[in-house]
Amino acid sequence: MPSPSRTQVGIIGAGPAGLLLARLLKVHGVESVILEARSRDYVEGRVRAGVLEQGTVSLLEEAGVADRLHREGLIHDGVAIGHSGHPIRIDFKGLTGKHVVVYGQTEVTRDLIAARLAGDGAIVWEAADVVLHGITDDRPRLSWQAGGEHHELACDFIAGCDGFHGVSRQSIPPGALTTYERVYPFGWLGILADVPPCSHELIYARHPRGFALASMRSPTRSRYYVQCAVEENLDAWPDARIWEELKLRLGPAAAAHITTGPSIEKSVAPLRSFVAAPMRHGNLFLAGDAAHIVPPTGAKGLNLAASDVHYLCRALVAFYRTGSRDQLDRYSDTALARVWKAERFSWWMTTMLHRLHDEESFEAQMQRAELDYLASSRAAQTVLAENYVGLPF
Ligand code: FAS
Ligand code: PHB
Repeated sequence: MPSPSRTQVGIIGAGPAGLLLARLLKVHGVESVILEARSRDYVEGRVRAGVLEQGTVSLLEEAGVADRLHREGLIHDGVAIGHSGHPIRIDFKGLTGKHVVVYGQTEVTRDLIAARLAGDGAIVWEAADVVLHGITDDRPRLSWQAGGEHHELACDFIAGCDGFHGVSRQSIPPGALTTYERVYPFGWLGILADVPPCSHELIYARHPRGFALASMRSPTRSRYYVQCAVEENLDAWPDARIWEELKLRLGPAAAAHITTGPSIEKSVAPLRSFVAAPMRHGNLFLAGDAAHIVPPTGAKGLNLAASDVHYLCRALVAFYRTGSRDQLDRYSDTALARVWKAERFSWWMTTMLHRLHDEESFEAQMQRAELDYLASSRAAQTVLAENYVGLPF
């Protein structure tokens, strides 16, 4: 099928941000084309986030792609967090009246791709060497290589949804952006295994050997993480070592319920906090990881991509319906106001739960005090709960 040469919104990236933006624009009558560097199989095979805020679920409902999510997603009214073996339960429902839904980003991506391919418009897979042209004049366009040919797409706006390593943010002149970054001196080693979860809710554990997280994808599929070195060698972590480390760090009560089994996915992710501001340059608008990164401790990455998309879609639809650029002009400030609050929460959760220095350091004492205060204060638990379930859009 020949690649389109003209559309209203050119979207770079077929991750959650790009796919959800394309779908919501279509629902509101705005056409788009998605350019994706990877293959469909690669994109659908990525294992990443697992927790959806209710606001994200509502957006997926608005996009008409929430049926399987409602059938298969797991509603979680709380989470366990604390010193290894002595977690407390944060009662989301009792403290905020809200819950979160456990449903893998992999599944969200598959649902959005299925909707797109059912007639919404083009996804150009394996689009190589995407270049942004004319982003500060009134005729932006995209070019790329595919099938050994050069292609071009004229559009009114470009949405940079191409993640942290994408081309969009790199296409903005350095002097036009301010970046803020904190790189953490550790990473997460994650495994996926077709074994039942050790608990019906997530467990975040601080342990002198390092942080551990027990999560899940379904009643028969578990997702676990252990804090590791940034440049961890996966070969040094056979499954048996991971299971033993998880049992140690999660504590004896959780360990007694851990079912071990072969990992079906194993990977190391670096942790960083990052924001690029403003999230706009001319007719280029950044959304999701292209503009910001959070450490996954607060389960915010995917959910921030969703709120960016909510604001950007609303602004684009307003332009096409009324000609007003007012919401487009306010997009970056509106999105960043929510981004920074999620950056704070993710940084706070990360610095509270991970082994940072030796256990007799001032920082380690601060971590203990944070967790002890959390255990003793309804107010502290409410603060954690309202950030975890998601602040208002
Ligand atoms: P994405 O990175 O998902 O998607 C960007 C897309 O753009 C990709 O498909 C990419 O192939 C494409 N692209 C890149 N460059 C391009 C180019 N030049 N041309 C065309 N296409 C291009 N969040 C959590 O909440 N919990 C987690 O546990 C968690 N784990 C993570 C693990 C890893 C390894 C990573 C990288 C991220 C993780 N995240 C997690 C964060 C993650 O969920 C992101 O927040 C989410 O994927 C953001 O979605 P997008 O903004 O769409 O970016
Ligand atoms: C996950 O299930 O992948 C997950 C859950 C909670 C987090 C991070 C990752 O904070």
